[in-house]
Amino acid sequence: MAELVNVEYDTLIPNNVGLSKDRRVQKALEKWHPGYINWWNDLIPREFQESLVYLRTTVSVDPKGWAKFDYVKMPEYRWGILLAPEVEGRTIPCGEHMGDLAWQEVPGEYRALLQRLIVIQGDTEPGSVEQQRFLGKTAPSLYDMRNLFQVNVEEGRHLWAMVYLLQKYFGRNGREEADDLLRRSSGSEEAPRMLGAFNEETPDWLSFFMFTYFTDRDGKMQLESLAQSGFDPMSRTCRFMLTEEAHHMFVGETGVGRVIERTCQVMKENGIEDPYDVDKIRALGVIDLPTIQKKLNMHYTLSLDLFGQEVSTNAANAFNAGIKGRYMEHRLTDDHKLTDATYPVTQLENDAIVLKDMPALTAVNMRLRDDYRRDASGGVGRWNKLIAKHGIQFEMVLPHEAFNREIGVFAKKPFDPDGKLLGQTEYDERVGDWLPNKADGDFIASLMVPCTEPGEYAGWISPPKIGIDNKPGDFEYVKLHMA
Ligand code: BYC
Ligand code: FE
Ligand code: FE
Repeated sequence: MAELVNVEYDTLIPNNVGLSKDRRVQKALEKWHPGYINWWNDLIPREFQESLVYLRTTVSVDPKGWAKFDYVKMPEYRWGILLAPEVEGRTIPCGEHMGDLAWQEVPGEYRALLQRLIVIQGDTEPGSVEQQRFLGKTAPSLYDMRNLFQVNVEEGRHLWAMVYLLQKYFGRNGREEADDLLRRSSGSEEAPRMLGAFNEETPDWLSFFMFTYFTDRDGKMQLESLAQSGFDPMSRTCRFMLTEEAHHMFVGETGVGRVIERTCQVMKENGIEDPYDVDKIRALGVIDLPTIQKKLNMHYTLSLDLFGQEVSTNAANAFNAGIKGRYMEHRLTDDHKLTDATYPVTQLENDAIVLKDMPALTAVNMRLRDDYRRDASGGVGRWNKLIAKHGIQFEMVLPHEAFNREIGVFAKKPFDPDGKLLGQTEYDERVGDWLPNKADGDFIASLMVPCTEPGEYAGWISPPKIGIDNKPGDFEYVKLHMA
C-alpha cells in the first residue's frame, strides 16, 4: 500500500501508478510529453516561463501530507500521474451491475462510452488554460498571478490524468485521442474545444474569477459523478483531481468576493448609496455591482450548458452501465438503479415552463444541474453578506435557468433572467442590461493594469484576508524574470 500512496520521482513523470514497471505506458507517455511541453511553451508568455512561481507540488496522495510549496519555473513543474489509493473490495455503486466488484480493466461493451467521456473531460482541461493564457500580463497582484498559474499547472495535470487513462486502457485509439487533445484549441475555427464554454474568451480577471467559481464547479460536479465510476482507475483519478478542484473554486469565490468588497468600500468612502449610480462608481476605478451581476449571469449560464440536455439517453446509458454515477451516489437511499423512479424535469409546453415527471434514468443530467445550482448558490449568499455588511441595497442572484441558454429545452429562446419569455426584438434590445455589453467590457479592460510589486494590489480589488501557505499578502509569490 505504501508504494501506492507515495509518489515515485525516479521516472521523468512523477507517479503513484508504478510507471517504471509499465514500460509500454511509460513509453507512450514519454512520447506524448514533448508535444505537451511545446503546447505549454507556445501558450504561456515567455516572461512567465522564466519566472519563479511559488507553487504547490504534489508529493503524496495522502490527504494529510500531499502538498509542498516551493519556487518553481512553470515548464519545470513536475506534472504527474496521481490516483487516489485503491479501496480494497470497492463495488460498482449504481446501474445494472451494482454491487459487482469494480472493474480494473475496461469492460468491452462500454469501451466507446467510457472513452468518449474521458476525451470530453480531457478536452476541457487544456481548453481552460488556453482561455486564461493572457491574464498573467494584467494580474492585479503577484498573489493573484500565482493563483492563476497554480490553477493552470493543475489543469495541465488534469490533462495528463486523462491522457494516462487513454494511453493505458484504450490502445492505439486512445493514443490518437491523446494526440488530438493537443491538436484542438479553444476558439479555433477548424478544431475547437468540444464543449461550448471552453471556446469562449476569458478576457479579464473578473471573468477568470467567475469562471473558476462557476465553470470549475461544473468540473467538480462532473468529477464527483465520474468518481462514482465502476471503472476503478477512472474513479481513483477523479477522486484525486477533486482535491485540486477545491482550490480553483476557492480562487473564484474569494476573487469575486474581493472585487465586491472593494467596490462597496469605495462606494462607502465616497458616500455613494445607490449601486446603480454606475458612472460615479466607475469614475472611482471600481466595478459597479450591476456589472458584476452581468458577468455572473454570463458565466453561470455558460456553465449550465455543460450539463447537457435535460433528458438524455447518453446520460441514462452511462448511469445504467455504472460508468458515471450521480452526485453523492453513496449517500442516496434509493435502489441506485432507477428502474421505476421519476424525476421532475423542466420542459417547455406552448412557451410555458412546466415541471414534468420523467424517468429518472434519463434525467440524471437535469438532476446534476439541480445539485449544481444548489452548490453554486452558497457563494452567492456569502457575496451578499459582504454587500449587506456595508449597508448597500443590492443582492446578487443566480438568473433563471431558461436565460441565455444554448443547450437543452431553453436553447436560443428569448427568456429574461427572471424566466419570462420575451419577444425576440425586445430581448435583443435589452440583453445588454443582463449580459456584459461592449461598454462594460471596455471599462473592465481599462482597469486591467498589472501590479507586480510584492504587496501591491490593483485599485479595483481588495487584498486577500489570508495569503497562500500562511504567507502574508505582501509575500513575493512570483519572482518575475526581467527581460
Ligand atoms: N457544448 O445527450 P446530451 C471541467 C452535446 S468541466 C457542446 O445531453 P450528454 C473543467 C453532447 O456531447 C467538466 N456540445 O449529452 C472546468 C452530445 O453530443 P453527441 C467536464 C454539447 O453526454 C474548468 C449532444 O450534445 N467534464 O472539468 O448526456 C476548467 C447531446 O447531448 C454540450 C464533463 O463534461 C455543450 N455544452 O451530456 C477546467 C464530463 N452539451 O455525443 C476543467 C464528461 C452537450 O450526441 N462529459 N453537448 O455528438 C459528460 O458527462 C457529457 O458528455 C456531458 C453532456 C455532460 C458534457
Ligand atoms: Fe480540471
Ligand atoms: Fe479546475
